[in-house]
Amino acid sequence: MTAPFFTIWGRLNSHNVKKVAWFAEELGLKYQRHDIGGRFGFTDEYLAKNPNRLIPTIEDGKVVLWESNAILRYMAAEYGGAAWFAADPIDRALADRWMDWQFTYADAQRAPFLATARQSPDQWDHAAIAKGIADCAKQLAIMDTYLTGKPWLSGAQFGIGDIPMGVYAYTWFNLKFDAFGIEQPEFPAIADWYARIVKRPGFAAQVMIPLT
Ligand SMILES: N[C@@H](CCC(=O)N[C@@H](CS)C(=O)NCC(=O)O)C(=O)O
Repeated sequence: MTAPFFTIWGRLNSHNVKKVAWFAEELGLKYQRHDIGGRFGFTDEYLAKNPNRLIPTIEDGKVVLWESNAILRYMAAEYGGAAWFAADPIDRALADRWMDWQFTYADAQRAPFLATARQSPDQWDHAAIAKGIADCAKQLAIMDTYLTGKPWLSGAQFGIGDIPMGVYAYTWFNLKFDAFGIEQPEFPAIADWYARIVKRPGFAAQVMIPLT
């Protein structure tokens, strides 16, 4: 398959693919996304682009790139301009750290996510689910404190610093707390931030899909 202008490789039920597809919409990029990974499997052609056997990968005729947050930074720098990628090193770093922080958060959310999206109740490991939710809550408390009195993780404007945790927040707000028998911990500043995120059309289109 020949690459069109901007190609995203990866199934959309992946958190890491959602980040890139959402940001492509924010940028108004013309892109094509191809399902690969998970139940779609991998092709030799794909593995030649990304030998990690992971998604996403992008290509735009200039570069073939994997690692979702590196892709977001590249897209911001190459296609976004100053609005997306603060010139000041401190402003940039303060937003940027939330992108890498998300990977630790993702580990905590893994068991409750899998139980919600990919397991039947008889497969649930209740101890792992409860620990995962408690670990998420510890981290979300830090993010909630940071967001208190601030509109965005990226600073005064929405930016790529908000994208990784935006994707994981959608999953958080859609975990099966009731079925797990666990009260959902509340984070008011995160709830306000998330209410602003869901108004973004690219988020609604590329992130707010049933968890599978
Ligand atoms: N650090 C990598 C992680 C990539 C990753 O773990 N992707 C998962 C989906 S979210 C994957 O490829 N799983 C295997 C598969 O889909 O077959 C990134 O951010 O791109």
